[in-house]
Amino acid sequence: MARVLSGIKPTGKLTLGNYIGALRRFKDYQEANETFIFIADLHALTLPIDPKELRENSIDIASFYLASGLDPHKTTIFLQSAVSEHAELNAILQNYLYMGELRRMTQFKDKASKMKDEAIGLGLFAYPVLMSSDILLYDSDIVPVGVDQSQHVELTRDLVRRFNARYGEILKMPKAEVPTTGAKIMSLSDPTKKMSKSDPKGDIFLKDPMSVVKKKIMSAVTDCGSEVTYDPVEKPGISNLLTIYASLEDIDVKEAAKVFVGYRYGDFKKAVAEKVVSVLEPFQQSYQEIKDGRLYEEALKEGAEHAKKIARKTLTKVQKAVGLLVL
Ligand code: AQP
Repeated sequence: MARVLSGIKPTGKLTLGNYIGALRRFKDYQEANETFIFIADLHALTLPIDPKELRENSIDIASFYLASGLDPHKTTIFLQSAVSEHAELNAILQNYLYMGELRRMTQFKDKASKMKDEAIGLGLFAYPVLMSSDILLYDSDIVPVGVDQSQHVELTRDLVRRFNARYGEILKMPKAEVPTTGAKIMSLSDPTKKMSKSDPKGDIFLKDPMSVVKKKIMSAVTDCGSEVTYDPVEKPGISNLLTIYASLEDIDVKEAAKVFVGYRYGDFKKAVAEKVVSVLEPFQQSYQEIKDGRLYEEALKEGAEHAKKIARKTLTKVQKAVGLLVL
């Protein structure tokens, strides 16, 4: 049975990009694998965030996890901060990733380019070390992520090679699994930019009222011409909407394009909006029931207990390997 691990950081309101690239895929793993899905709340501290907002976002993500069909009896769902082994392994592994490597990470470059040097926290720079710790603590084989996170998984693989070459076969080699369609949903107002929760221009939020979802899709930026075809370079706006539709229909984007041959842009957008609403509306209702009933609390407590047992074993193995005295 393979181990699967993934998480989402509670930095803001979840977007349709988070849903398509990550969240909706998690439940597909839980039948045939040992699945660990966490809320990356320590990662959320890498950018300034209001404490109340962080707590609310964490509850939202837990509720969305359960609403997406994750079953706490099959999937271990937990808060990263509730399993202190993440921070402990981070303290060790930070010595095996190097400044030059971290500086080259696209996410760091993107985020840091929007900030003054004095305001960039060490945590933002060292983000991939903590992410490697998350992955390696559970001997994960598969890490389902959107395309933007695959560079961090590659770096984790470099770290495993380096660490194991020095200490023997201690860490398990993980692999990123990126969806063939929907690995990078773009902003509706600027389809050359990723839809991102910390840069919410052109986002569809999972909590948006349905009337707002429809409005956002109907006013999404489109391209010159009038044909609905998939061409991310010439027609990034239309291609993005086609990708959204294809992902939610579970079909290939080329197949989706065939559905809309002869459609005018306005009618095409209407069909995409209907598809998105048909998925988000029941999902949102279920999320609200789970949240109101605080059904996430028990799942998170039991999840953290189970996660801790497994994480402690790996941590002890690593501590011994590097020469720490474990009594
Ligand atoms: N636009 C997207 N399309 C497809 N997948 C996406 N993901 C994020 N945006 C898109 C995937 O969602 C998962 C959770 O991401 P995260 O919370 O760990 O942070 P992120 O990758 O940095 O996502 P955001 O929304 O852009 O967050 P901020 O703005 O806080 O940095 C990941 O698997 C990610 O690939």
